[in-house]
Amino acid sequence: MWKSVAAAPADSILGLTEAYKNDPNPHKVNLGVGVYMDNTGTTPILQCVKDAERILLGVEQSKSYLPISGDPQFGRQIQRLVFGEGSDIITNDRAATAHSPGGTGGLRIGAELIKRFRPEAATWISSPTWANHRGIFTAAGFPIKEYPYYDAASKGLRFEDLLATLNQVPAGDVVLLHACCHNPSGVDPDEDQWQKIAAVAADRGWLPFLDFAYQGLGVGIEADRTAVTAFAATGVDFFVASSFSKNFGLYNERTGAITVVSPTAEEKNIALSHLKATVRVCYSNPPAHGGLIVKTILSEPTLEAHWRQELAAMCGRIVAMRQALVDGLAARGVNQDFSYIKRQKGMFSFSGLADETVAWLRECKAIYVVGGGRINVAGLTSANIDYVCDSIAEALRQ
Ligand code: PLP
Ligand code: TYF
Repeated sequence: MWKSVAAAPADSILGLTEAYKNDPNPHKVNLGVGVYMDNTGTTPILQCVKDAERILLGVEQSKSYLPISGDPQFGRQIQRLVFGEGSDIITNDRAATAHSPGGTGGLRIGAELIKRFRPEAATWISSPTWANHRGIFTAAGFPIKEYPYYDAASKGLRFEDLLATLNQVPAGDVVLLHACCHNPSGVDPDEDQWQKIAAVAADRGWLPFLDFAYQGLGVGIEADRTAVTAFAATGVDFFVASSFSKNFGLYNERTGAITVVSPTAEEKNIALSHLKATVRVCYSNPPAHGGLIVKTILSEPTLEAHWRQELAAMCGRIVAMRQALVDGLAARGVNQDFSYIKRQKGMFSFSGLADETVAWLRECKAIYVVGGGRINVAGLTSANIDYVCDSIAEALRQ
C-alpha cells in the first residue's frame, strides 16, 4: 500500500523537541514547543488537578459513556469561564458547548460542522499563525486565505491592513482569530481594536471563529476574554474553541471544548443538534477524564480559587521572565530595543532573532528556538536566564 507513497513531513516543532532531548550539552535550553514549564524547567501537574483527581477516584461509579457533548455540568462551567458570569449569552441560553479532545478537537469539530452548512466558504487565517490552523481547516475541506496580522518592522499589529482585509471578506466565510496570546507572535489586538473587528464581522456577515487556547495566560482569566466579549456584544453567530491543555496543564488528557453561539435560544437548539451529529461521526463522545477534572475544579469554589491562584502564578512567571530577558539583554550592552518582548502576551514571543541567529544558538549554545524566532518564554528559568542572555548578546555582537 505504501511503497510508492512519499512520507508525510514531520511536525517541525515536535522535531525540535526530539533534537533537544538527544542533545548531550548540559547547558541546553528548550525554548521550542509550547508547553508551560515552571522555574525548575518541569511541566508540573497542578495541585488543584491532583485534588480533583482524588475526589473523582472516590466518587466515580462507572466508566460508561458520557453524553455526546460531554457532561452537561462541564458545558455550563465552560460557558461561565469563557463568557463570564451573568453574560447575556448564558442568561438567554444562546450557546451550545461540547467537550472536545483538546483545543485541536474543538477546532476540527467546529470546522466540520461549518463545512456541512457553508460548503462554499473559505477560511481566513492570520499571517502568520499556528501551523495546525491551516492543516485542520484544509482537512475539513476549506480553501485557506490569509489576512495580514504581524508587522515585523514595528513588532506590532498591522491593524489597518487587517481591518481593510476583513472588510473585504465575503459574507459566510470563516475568519479564525486567536482570542488572546497569539501563537506565534504574542501580539494581540487591544480592546478598542477587538471592538472594531467585531463590528466589521457584524457588518460584513463573516463568521468569527475564536481559538481560545490560552485563557488566563495573557493577563488573567477576565482580561483575556476581551475578544469574546466584543463578539458577544454584537449578537452575531460565532464559534469558540477552548483548550485546557495549558491553563489546566492537562496536555495529555486531551481536554477542550467547542462552543457555538447563536443569536437566539431556538437557533442554539438547532446548532446543538448538528454539533452532536458532527461529534457522533468523528469520535462518538469525548474521553471523560480531563473534562471531569475541569468540571470538578470549576464546580467547587475552593478548588476553583486554588486553580485561579496556580494559573495566576504561571502567568506571573511568564511576565517576570519577559522582563528578565529584556533587562538581561540591556545589561549586557545589547543596544537593539527588545522592549516589545514585554508588550507581548502569553507563552510565545516573536523574539526578532534572525534565522542565522536561531541556527547559531542551536548549534553553538544548544538553545532551541523555533525557526522564525518564536521563543517559548516559559522555557526560561532563573537557572538558565543568564546563559540565554549571554548567548543572545554574543550572537548579536558577531
Ligand atoms: N490553538 C493554538 C493557537 C495552540 O497554540 C494550540 C496548542 O498549542 C492549540 C490550539 C491546541 O491545543 P490542544 O493541545 O488543546 O489541542
Ligand atoms: O508549540 C506549539 O505551537 C504547538 C504545540 O499535539 C503542540 O505546536 C504540540 C503538539 C500538539 C499540539 C500542540
